Amino acid sequence: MQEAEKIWMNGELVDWPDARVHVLSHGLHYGTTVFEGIRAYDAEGGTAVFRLDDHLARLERSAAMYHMPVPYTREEMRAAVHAVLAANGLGACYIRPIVLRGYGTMGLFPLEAPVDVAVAAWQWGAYLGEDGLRTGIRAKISSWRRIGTNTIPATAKAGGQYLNSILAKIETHKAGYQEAILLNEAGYVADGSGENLFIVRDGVLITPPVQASILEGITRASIITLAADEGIPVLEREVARAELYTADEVFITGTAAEVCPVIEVDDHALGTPGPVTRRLQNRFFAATEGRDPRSGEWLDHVGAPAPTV
Ligand code: PPE
Repeated sequence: MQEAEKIWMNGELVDWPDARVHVLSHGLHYGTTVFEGIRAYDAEGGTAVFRLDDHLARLERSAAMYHMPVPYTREEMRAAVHAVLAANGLGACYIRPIVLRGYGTMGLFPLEAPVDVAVAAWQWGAYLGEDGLRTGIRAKISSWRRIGTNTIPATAKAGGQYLNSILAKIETHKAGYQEAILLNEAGYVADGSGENLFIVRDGVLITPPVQASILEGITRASIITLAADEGIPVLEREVARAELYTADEVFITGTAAEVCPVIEVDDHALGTPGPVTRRLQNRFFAATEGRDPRSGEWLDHVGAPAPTV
């Protein structure tokens, strides 16, 4: 990874190598961490964080799921993100806030373990490669099922749940594909290992609903809004595996992966990235770069007051 200079940890900026936790931290043993992935972009008017308030709200909801009190307010967390970007002189970058159960107690009852909070940021280019964004990626359905809503809630972005994504990612990577798609316990499409998924059929945009064991992605929500702006009908409904093979278009969305076309699923070729994918991808990047009517409500310029919606 590309290191930066400073990381915000428990209220202060520390040097990158000094942002450490104890090896017996609860979160390390049991996955009791919640985190966010956020991007800042080089936007018109300077560096801007995309939907920061929405990410921080999700972080609070994820923490609440595990009865983890976040010892900082929304405004303090926002200030921490701004401080990290300023201290590191970062423009476009990836931002990783994490709230974790720290060192002090062992065993499965976590509520007496201290809660630590950190915010790091570093340069992270296209998650699935610049080529991936441009020409699309090849995906494979993993034999691992997505965690069920009554196993681990997929809507909370908790560290432990990523073991599920990691099994799927390793399997499909070893099989020669760039991304894994996971089906849920009912056998319907859930998400990619780190992305939500959309298909296009006859001009209609379709994406699995919250109850399909998906992470409620902020990029997904942005695409649904942008599609509505564009007059593209959107359906949130269960997606059958076979629909992926015959869809007009498939793409995946996530903070890290952004809006990435999928051109092949399980060796079924879907053709080059389609017109709906391109249109929404262009609007998404226009929004992140401050060139879209949605930019005003979605961009939090570093050093500026919080955007009002
Ligand atoms: N589903 C999963 C399972 C997921 O991990 C992500 C984000 C999404 C959907 C999309 O959510 P959003 O970023 O709010 O649009 N995955 C994060 C972690 C990636 C990583 O490798 O770490 C991300 O994109 O930051």
